[in-house]
Amino acid sequence: LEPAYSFMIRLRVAGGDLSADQWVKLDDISNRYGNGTSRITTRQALQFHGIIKFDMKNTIQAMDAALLDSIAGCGDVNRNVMCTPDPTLSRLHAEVFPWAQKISDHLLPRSRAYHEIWLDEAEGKTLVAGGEVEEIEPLYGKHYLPRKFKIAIAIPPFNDMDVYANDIGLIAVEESGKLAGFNVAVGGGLGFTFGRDDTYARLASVIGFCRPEQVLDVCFHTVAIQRDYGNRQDRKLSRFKYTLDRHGLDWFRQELNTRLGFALGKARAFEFETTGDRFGWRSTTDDLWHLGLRLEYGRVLDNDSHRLKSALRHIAEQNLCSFRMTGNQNLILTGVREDNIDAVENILHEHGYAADTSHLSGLRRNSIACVALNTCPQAMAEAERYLPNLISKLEVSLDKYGLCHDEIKIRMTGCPNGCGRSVLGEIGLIGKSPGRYHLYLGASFNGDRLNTLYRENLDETAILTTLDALFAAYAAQRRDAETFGDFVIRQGYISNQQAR
Ligand code: SRM
Ligand code: SF4
Repeated sequence: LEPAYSFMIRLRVAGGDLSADQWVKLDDISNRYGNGTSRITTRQALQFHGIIKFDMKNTIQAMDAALLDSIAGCGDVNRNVMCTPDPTLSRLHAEVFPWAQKISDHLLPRSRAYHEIWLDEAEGKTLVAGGEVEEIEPLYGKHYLPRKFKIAIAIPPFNDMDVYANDIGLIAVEESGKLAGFNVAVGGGLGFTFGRDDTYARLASVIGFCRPEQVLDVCFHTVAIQRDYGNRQDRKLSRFKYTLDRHGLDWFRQELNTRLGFALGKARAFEFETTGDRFGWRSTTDDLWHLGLRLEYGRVLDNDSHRLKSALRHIAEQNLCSFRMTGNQNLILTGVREDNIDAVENILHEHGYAADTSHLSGLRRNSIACVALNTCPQAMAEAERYLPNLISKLEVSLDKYGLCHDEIKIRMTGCPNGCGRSVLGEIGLIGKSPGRYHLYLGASFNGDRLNTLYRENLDETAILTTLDALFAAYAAQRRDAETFGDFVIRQGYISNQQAR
């Protein structure tokens, strides 16, 4: 008798963009094969949990029918390419957004093995069939990459992609109202391992500028350099950040320029303000409206307090909008015609979902939690299932000190892999064991500075007491517009981490 193993399947959705029809089909999958929920990830993708082994093929075929796949959703390849999703944030957006798809396509594995195994495509010249590997996989070759690889595009002043957390971070540059190109940052990566001091989180370093027509080559050759020089002995030290630190940024720049046949330009000036999402209705110049919805850590489900999953399905069935997943695990309903606004609002209202976030604390609006228990095999503590309750308790302190509406960024992960980018939280909680967390403080609000360990192994009471004291001090002693992350550094609670 074969055990009914259950799996998580992660889609690849460059830029997080889904049509209404795709949303309906994905909703069907979560109902038919998964655990009845789907989950928006911190990289703008969608996951299904609880897919039983015997349903894997049906699930993947149903994804294919929605014109979606999980190729490069996981594995030692370039992962889901992210891009600032909100069309209302910048007039540059329409020009920049398609680059996420183009980069994703350019770096996708070419093997047809996935199609042969899961979609019953006739066996051809694939890696499985033993074809000429370099012909089939010009980038990944026989051995693929030493480790996963990540790329994100951000459009300043919004760093909602946490662009410095990526192996390649592309920062869009506007000149005369048009996309002039991208500043290129390399070597970001957040995971580390407790007890291994040779592992660390690193923010990407800006090394230059490229024009739009150069960006595919820049990405391709950067990935190829990691393929050729990355550590294949120790997976803990195999991310691109370690390759860069081993060889040095100057070496990398030289190697990249040689492979490209041209030199990157000098990085252009830019400024980031926030890593957060914006909620509520906004319009674009084409008279379409876009609604930023806050989801609790990306989970799309019906529960006792609301029926968000059913509401989104109704909205999709009536083709009222498209769906854009954000890198903060939220959702934007895009392209709503003005005469459909009421219909969208009514459906959400009828299903008990409050689109308005003004009643939520700034801490809750700026929170991220990774999946953690009970599906993640690496989790040492809760995150998604616990952070909402912890925030409710912290809100008692915020209320006491008049800080409920202040934007303070809190992030929790069940382990130091950093899937919820906890090392970039002004308050970062990283699980150590069930019910216990290390507390990190002092990341910047705009994502250009990591946080630093402040207290170890705290249980809930200790977390609440410690943060209560810090909130009291912040309310009393902060300077005008000083963020919580900056405050704890200025006051010496932790030493200043080197900003990027
Ligand atoms: Fe992650 C592994 C979930 C974003 C760093 N991540 C995992 C696994 C697959 C656990 C495992 O190894 O079996 C988790 C599945 C849990 C589950 O039950 O679903 C998992 N990671 C996630 C997601 C779903 C978290 C979320 O709450 O949204 C995110 C999916 C993104 C996507 O759509 O592709 C997710 N993971 C991240 C990020 C954030 C980012 O990319 O912006 C990071 C930190 C950035 C980075 O890569 O450095 C991240 N995940 C890791 C690592 C540590 C990598 C490292 O360099 O050390 C692992 C473990 C590994 O790779 O060995 C990991
Ligand atoms: Fe799992 Fe750790 Fe990633 Fe959380 S941070 S999803 S616990 S691997």
